[in-house]
Amino acid sequence: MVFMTTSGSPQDLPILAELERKVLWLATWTIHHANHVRDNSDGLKVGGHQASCASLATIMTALYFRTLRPQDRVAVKPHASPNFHAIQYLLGRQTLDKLEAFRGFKGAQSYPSRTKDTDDVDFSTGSVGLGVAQTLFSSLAQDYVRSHGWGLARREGRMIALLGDAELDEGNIFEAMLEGWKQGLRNCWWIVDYNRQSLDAVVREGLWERYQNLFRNFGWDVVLVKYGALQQAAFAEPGGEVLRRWIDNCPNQLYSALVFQGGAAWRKRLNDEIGDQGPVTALVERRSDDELARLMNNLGGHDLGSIIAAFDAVDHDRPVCFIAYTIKGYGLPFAGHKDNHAGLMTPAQMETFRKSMNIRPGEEWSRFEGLEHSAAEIQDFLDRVPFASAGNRSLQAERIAVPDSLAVTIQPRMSTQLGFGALLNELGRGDGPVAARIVTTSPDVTVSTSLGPWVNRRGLFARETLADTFKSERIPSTFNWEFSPKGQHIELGIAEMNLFSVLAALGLSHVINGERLLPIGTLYDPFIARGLDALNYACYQDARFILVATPSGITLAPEGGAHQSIAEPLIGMAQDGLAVFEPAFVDELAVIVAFALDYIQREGGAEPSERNWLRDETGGSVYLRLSTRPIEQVKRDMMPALRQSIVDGAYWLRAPGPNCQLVVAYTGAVAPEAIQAVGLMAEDRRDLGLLAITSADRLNAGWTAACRARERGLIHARSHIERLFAGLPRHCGIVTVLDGHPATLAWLGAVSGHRVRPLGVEHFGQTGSIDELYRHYGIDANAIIAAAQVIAPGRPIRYLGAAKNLWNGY
Ligand SMILES: Cc1ncc(C[n+]2csc(CCOP(=O)(O)OP(=O)(O)O)c2C)c(N)n1
Ligand SMILES: [Mg+2]
Repeated sequence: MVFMTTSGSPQDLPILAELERKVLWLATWTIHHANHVRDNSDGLKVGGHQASCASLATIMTALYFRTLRPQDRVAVKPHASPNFHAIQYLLGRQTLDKLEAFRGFKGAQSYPSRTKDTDDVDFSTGSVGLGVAQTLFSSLAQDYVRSHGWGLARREGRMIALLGDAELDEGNIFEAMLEGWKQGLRNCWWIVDYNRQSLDAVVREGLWERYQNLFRNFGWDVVLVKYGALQQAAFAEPGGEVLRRWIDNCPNQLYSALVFQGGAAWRKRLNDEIGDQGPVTALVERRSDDELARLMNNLGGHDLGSIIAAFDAVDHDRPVCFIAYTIKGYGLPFAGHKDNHAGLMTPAQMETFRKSMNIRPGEEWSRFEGLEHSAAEIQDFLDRVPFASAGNRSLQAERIAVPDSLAVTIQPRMSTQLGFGALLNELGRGDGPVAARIVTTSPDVTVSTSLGPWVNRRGLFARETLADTFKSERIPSTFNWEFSPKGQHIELGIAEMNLFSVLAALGLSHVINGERLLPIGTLYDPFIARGLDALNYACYQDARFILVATPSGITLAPEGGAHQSIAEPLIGMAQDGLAVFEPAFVDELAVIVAFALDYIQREGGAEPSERNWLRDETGGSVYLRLSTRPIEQVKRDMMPALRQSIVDGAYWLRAPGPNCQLVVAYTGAVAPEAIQAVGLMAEDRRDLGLLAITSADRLNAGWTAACRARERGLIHARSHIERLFAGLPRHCGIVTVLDGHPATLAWLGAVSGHRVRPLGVEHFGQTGSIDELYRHYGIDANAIIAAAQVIAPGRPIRYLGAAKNLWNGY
């Protein structure tokens, strides 16, 4: 165990101490202003968190005003956001307008946001645990970039997380730590705000010890910053050792309660429990109530000297966990109270606090108000702060030109999953810039998601070379499993949370490392749900990547219910920042992958295109929902118009005639059933249309945007689906079908007021053949025909019930 002392305290300590007070003042005032000063008439409390800010104010002062270098990156505990904004404000990197509008429309954000805040947030946080893991994976991403020889002119940065102690309850943190250990993590600091309080109450005893053991097991250094300078001095006094032992043994709840109660309560308790009428009693009696409270509150995390010494002592690149003892609400009236998470100082308490900070009424926002040093001295100090010495923190990288079409050999019968593997294999064969910047990753499903051929060509990534023993022992194997610093595949353990976290890190490389990567992650479709919050977080941060999910739906038939995805198409549709495609044919997939490789690099304006009403220039991430089902491929030339329609989301595989009675609209692996059903119904229903939907998500988004545009007066706005449906008679019915939840396509009826019968899967699956399962869940050709019979009345469709017999297809 390492206890840090104050030796080596910097001479800037007095100014830092003033800034610490200032950070605490500005953060609490920002929250107070949003709740009590600004108009807040809708009755919602704008949010407390004054206590959480106070808990981290000292550590953040030390970090931002002294320790951080421009190349370091930080994820700040979500509810310490006001501290961050206050620090940036003091450094002249945040505006007063934004602070005054904290938690208001377009104001500084409640939780630090890379995309919504304007003061250079490195990593967004909000969902606890995710920002923490993000720093670990960003460090790996930095290693990846530098190992490939890119960005070496820049200095290597540390990735730092400031985390609440209760954040360590989140399992994703431990998943990340295990992965970090496997990958040889470096340059990563986690600073635990060990205030022993979570949202609801005080946490269990002795957690620091479990944490310490865990971190050490995963190869981290652990630094305990427990006692402040006052406490260390007191321990050196006669009787001091007894006091130290008492502090060490004091239960968390009691310590918190005494912090809240203050000096007199401390005195009574200490005298009752360890008073000896000798040295300890004298130690206590030498201090006034206020001095005693200050001594007992003087934990390491509130002692600038101790914190700085702990940071300064690190002279290596091993990962370090600092466990800094703190008090939630330190310096505020509700310090230590277990209910203080959402606590807000009352206006009267704020008034007292203002006076104690020497701030005159009306000068609450003044940067140098109430400080003992002159404005010039403080400004001079701020001008020298290393963290702020290098301009804009968000970097940029050139876009990599992607060819319009990607080469792939299409077999007569092929699945989209195999097609994806073939596309990447083809890409991996070349040595162009696109292939060089692609980095693939997968949570232990590399081979089963068709990445094997690509990995064989490009190798696995590790900072140190590791031979494939099977190969050196000449044991035949399909896959070459050699690791090297130039490898382009990051093999992960099974944790899907880690997949999305690493994709977020790789997908932000252009802004963090100034070097663009084209990340592609593969996993099984149903297990998207396992990492969903991390996926959402990656998108919220505007990280750019391609997610390839395969196998999907009940189409993986014999593998059974626990692997069958139902909700994923809807998840993809609803996920902001992620465009979902579900192609049926490999030539469609080739078009989509080329588009995706370009789309993930775009960062243009947010205006929708007047062609498809999609905000394509802003770019985003892409999710490809693929299938393992081999299906017969259509042979055709990929003309520009078709290419565009595939990207926009749909095209007529069979165009409807003028008196069309029925449209079958399908997406993905059920294409053969839709094609067969339309073929069988052609004699009994007029002018049938067959709509191939490559992206329900993009069709839907374009339609919604076009509706909105029309409502704003742009009466000629037409989305892609509206143009496709333009010639359809009003009475025609639409049967939609996919291997996923039917709601995915049900909205098509609202586009032009057609009746829709949406077919899909609503219940957990089971094992069986594709035929059996499609029949059971009602997405086979018969089900389509039966639905058509009802929705588009007319003479009986004669092949109803016969589809299976006539079709010896797939
Ligand atoms: C995933 C997730 N679950 C729940 C919350 C709600 N929440 C916000 S802060 C918090 C407690 C955090 O405690 P700790 O990390 O110790 O920080 P402190 O409150 O001590 O500052 C909770 C449960 C959240 N933000 N994210
Ligand atoms: Mg806490």
